[in-house]
Amino acid sequence: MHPEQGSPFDVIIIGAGFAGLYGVHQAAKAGLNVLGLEAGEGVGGTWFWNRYPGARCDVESVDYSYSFDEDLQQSWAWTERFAAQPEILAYINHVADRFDLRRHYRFNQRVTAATFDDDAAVWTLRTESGHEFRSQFVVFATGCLSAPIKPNIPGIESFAGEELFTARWPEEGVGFAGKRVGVIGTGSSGIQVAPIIAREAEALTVFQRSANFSVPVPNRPWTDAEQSEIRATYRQRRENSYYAPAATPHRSLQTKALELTAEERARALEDRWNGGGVLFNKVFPDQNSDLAVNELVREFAVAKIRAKVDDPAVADDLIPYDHPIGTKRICTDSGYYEMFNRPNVSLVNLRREAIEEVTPTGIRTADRFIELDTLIYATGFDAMTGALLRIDLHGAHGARLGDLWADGPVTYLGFGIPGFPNMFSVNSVGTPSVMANMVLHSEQQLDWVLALVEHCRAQGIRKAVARAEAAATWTDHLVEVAEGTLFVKADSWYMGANIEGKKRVFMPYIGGFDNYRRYCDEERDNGYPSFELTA
Ligand code: N01
Repeated sequence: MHPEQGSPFDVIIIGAGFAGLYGVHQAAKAGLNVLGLEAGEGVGGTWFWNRYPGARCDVESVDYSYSFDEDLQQSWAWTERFAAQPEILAYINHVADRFDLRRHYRFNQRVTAATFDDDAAVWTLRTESGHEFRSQFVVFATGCLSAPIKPNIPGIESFAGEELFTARWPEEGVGFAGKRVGVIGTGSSGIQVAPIIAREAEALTVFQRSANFSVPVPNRPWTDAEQSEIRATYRQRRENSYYAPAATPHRSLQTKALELTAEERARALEDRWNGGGVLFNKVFPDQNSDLAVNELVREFAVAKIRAKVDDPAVADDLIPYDHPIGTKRICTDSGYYEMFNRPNVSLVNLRREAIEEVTPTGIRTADRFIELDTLIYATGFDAMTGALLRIDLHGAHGARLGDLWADGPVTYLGFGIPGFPNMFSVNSVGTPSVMANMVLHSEQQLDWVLALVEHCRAQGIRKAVARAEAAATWTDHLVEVAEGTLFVKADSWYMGANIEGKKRVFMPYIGGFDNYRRYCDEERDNGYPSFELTA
């Protein structure tokens, strides 16, 4: 039967990233009539789109992988400590093949509208290509960093050279030899891509509006002995992650920074700096809540930057002064700061020298004109809410999500949105998501949602919708927890501050994956008291 006709699906899952694929697998395994819809032409989500050279995960490969299938986890051998994009994408493709998941998917189907029919309790989804799909339940596994933004710079459309986006990198790759390249944006993507381009390009100009902290990634191949050890203890490693603050086996020290001696603090900082990845943000338990402790961590990182960059004036431009360290996502790099010692690389500090316009041949700043053959935008995303709000989403009685969220997003545990029955959002606003290991987080999210779907089917429930009071309480709780931290001090994408006009509110749950998971367990074990369930 053609999917557009006939009875509605039991569940449609939008997205073929880590979350969507796992959801489709579990739903099919549970005997549900499931359809996956994906905007891209293949699986991989974030790792499908962000194929820029240098893209690498900042969570160790053996943690940033599925745990649901012991054979899979025992048979896949990650080659490096921190996997690069091609290996992660190969892994996701392997999973899709191994569990025969592609047959459930329709690719090249970007969902542009979704409407709930309250009488029939059925969602109708429309895609860019004009197809319609109907389902009782719908799960948006559309990613938190999947709605890229193009900056609003005068003349931007006039550029006649090559224009590239880190978040939409061409599959066939790009050569830079002999080219004058500009990179706008110095977040994780810009910081990863720039050193690779610097090696090849004739000239590279980095346009920096805000400096960021970056920790070098101490990447290396896993040794055979490590591989064997990981295989032998994988179950335990996962057990140590399922109820851990960041869904990995790693934790911060238990002792507050100022209760340690200066030597102990210095050793802890050096260890975590050398350990790499995002763990530098979790050296001390109080570094993200106590400004004095944060300052200690910051000073350590600043000294590292100064030691790497030959020109002290350039080093000074590369040091962030506008946010406590870690309150914007700490980046991970391979030779980013050192790159500025190369004769073919220059830094433009846009705080001193703003971009006035893009012209067909380059960028004019307040001080000069820089000729460019290639212009790369590493300018970020409308994070966490962007993917959902770009869809014309109408819940019960025509309620528009854009209206409901006009004053900031409101969810219950991230999953449920009042007025939007049988619709679940995963890995999104209201969840730890971007603060945790996204793969285990995805498993938890989809397990929870599918358990609720199963509950509804077993109990003859046609509609499940989060109660408004529960969502208001959860949303207040998110704010309260965030306000106990330094995170609210930064103009970060966590706060929606990178999007003009977006409500400034800390969007993820910062109280830890462990605590979040316990809230979710409790809701499920108590029979979903925060959902209105209609037979
Ligand atoms: O995006 P970003 P990203 N003119 O928003 C600048 C994850 N990730 O793609 O800060 C000039 O961080 C903007 O400046 P400002 C990770 O969670 C992970 O790099 O707004 N500049 C900023 O410098 C990460 O945090 C990995 O002042 C403009 C940059 O563009 C998240 O994705 C790798 C501008 C955007 O940085 C997002 O990272 C990659 C303008 N008009 C991504 N507009 C790893 O796993 C924006 N900018 C390691």
